[in-house]
Amino acid sequence: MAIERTLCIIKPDGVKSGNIGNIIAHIQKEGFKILAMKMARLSSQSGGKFYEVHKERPFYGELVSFMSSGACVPIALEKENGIAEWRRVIGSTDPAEAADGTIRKLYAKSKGENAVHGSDSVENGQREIAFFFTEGELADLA
Ligand code: FUP
Repeated sequence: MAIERTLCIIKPDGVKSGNIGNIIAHIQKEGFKILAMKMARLSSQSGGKFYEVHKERPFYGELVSFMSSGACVPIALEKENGIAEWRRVIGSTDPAEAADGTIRKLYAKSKGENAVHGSDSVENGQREIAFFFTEGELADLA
């Protein structure tokens, strides 16, 4: 299987509930390589752009307002089969449906405020990582 990159974002609810460290520990326990990481605050304009694929969805306004409501922590990750692997680790969108031991089951409150983001394809992963990080920031620091 191929090595793939995916974008994790620890969302504002995950930051506010004090779970940055727990989520990073989970990432490392699952064997992901952390390529780049920062703390950021999205404006409503940049949040709107990040989620523009969802702009026709009824929850778009709420999603953008939540994502710009506080600090978040974007993290570029890499692992074999990384897209599917990260989605397995975070669990279903709705924490009520997420499997035991997944990040959303452990730390999320609702479908809207669900602790973490994960890219849904290799192409979207590339686009989303480039949204937050420059090529230089992604250079292998190991
Ligand atoms: P996921 O890929 O699991 O993050 O889920 P989606 O791409 O379906 O949704 C993206 C984000 O939209 C979710 F993380 C939270 C938000 N959302 C809602 O607020 N309400 C919904 O009913 C579905 C998604």
